[in-house]
Amino acid sequence: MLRVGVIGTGMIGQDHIRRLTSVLSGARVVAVTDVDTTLAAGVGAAVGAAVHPTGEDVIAACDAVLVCSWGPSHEQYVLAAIDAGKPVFCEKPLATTASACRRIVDAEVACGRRLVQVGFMRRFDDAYRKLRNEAGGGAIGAPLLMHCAHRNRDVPAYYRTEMAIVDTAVHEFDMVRWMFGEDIVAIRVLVPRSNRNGAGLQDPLLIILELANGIIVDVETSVNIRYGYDIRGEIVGENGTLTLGGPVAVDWRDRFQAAYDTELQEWIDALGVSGHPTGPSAWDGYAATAVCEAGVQSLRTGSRVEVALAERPSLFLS
Ligand code: NAD
Ligand code: ISE
Repeated sequence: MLRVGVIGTGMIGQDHIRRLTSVLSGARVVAVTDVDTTLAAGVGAAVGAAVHPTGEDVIAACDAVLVCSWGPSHEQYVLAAIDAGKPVFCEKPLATTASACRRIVDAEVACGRRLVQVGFMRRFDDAYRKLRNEAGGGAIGAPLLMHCAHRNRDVPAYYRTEMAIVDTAVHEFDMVRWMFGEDIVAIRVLVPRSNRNGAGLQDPLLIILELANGIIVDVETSVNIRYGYDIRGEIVGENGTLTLGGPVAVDWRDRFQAAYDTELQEWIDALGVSGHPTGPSAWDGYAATAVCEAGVQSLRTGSRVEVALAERPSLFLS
C-alpha cells in the first residue's frame, strides 16, 4: 500500500484525498498539511491522516507526495521531494516561472531518475484519448488546425486576467503538445470585447498557438460564461474534422472526474511497478510554463512572442 502525503488541502487537495481514500486502490493518505492549519486538521481527521506543520514534514512521513498548494509554493515542495528521493505528483503548474521549472528539471536530471509527474489530467480523459487515437490513426489525413474552447461558468474573486493563460489555458498548452507530439513555437494573445460578468477582467481571450510543424491552434478562454463548464475541441485535417466529445458540466471536478481518477490510479500503479511515474513529466511542466510566460508577454505587448525551450535532457526523451 503506497503511503501518500498531501500538501495543500483546498479544493483539489480534498478532491484527490477523497479519490485516494474512497475510489482508487493501492494507496492511502497518511499525512497532510496546509498553511490553513484549521482546514488541514479537519481534512486530516476525516481520513485518519496525521497533520504536519510543514510540507517538508509531510514528505518525510510518506512514500510519495501530492502537491496541491498554490502554484508559487510548488517549486519548494517538488525540489524537497526530489531531494528526499520520493515520487511527487504536482498539480499544474509545475512552477510559475520557466526558470523555476528548469531548476526542477535540473534536480531530477542530477538525481538520475524520473520522480515528478505534473497534473495535466486531460491526457487521461477518455474523450481526449479517443481524439488523439483517431487523429494519430490518420482518420482525417494530416491535421492542419485545431479549434479549442475552455469555458468556465465563473471563477474565484482572486482570479486575474493573466490566470486565463497561466491557470486555465495552460491545460490546452500541454494537451496540444501531447495531441500532436510537437512543441509550441509561438503564441499570440488577442483581447476581444470584454464580458461584463467579468468585473474588470479581460475576458474572453483568444490565444493563437503555432506548432513546430505548422499546425495552428486557437484557444478561446471564457471564464465567466455562466451557462456551464464547457471544454471543446475540433481538429481540422486534410480530409475532414474530428470533434472532442464530453458533456457541458458544472465545473472542472464534474467534467474531469473520471480523468482525475485514471490519472492518479495510473500514477499509483506505475509507482508499484517501477517506482517511477510515466505521466506528464517535469519537462512537460517546463514546456507548458514557458508557453505561459510568452503568453503573458503577448497579452501585455499585443505582439506575437516566440517560445524558446532549452535542450531536452535525455531523461525526458522517451
Ligand atoms: P485552493 O485555494 O482551493 O487550495 C490550495 C490550498 O493550498 C489552500 O488551502 C491553501 O491554504 C494551501 N496552501 C497555499 N500555500 C501553501 C503552502 N505554501 N503550503 C501548504 N499549503 C499551502 O486552490 P485549488 O483550486 O485547490 O488549487 C490548488 C492547485 O491545484 C493550484 O496549483 C491549481 O492550479 C491546481 N488545480 C488544478 C486543477 C486541474 O484541473 N488539474 C483544478 C484546480 C486546481
Ligand atoms: C483551474 O485551476 C483548473 O485547473 C481547471 O481545470 C480550469 O478549467 C480552470 O480554469 C482553472 O482555474
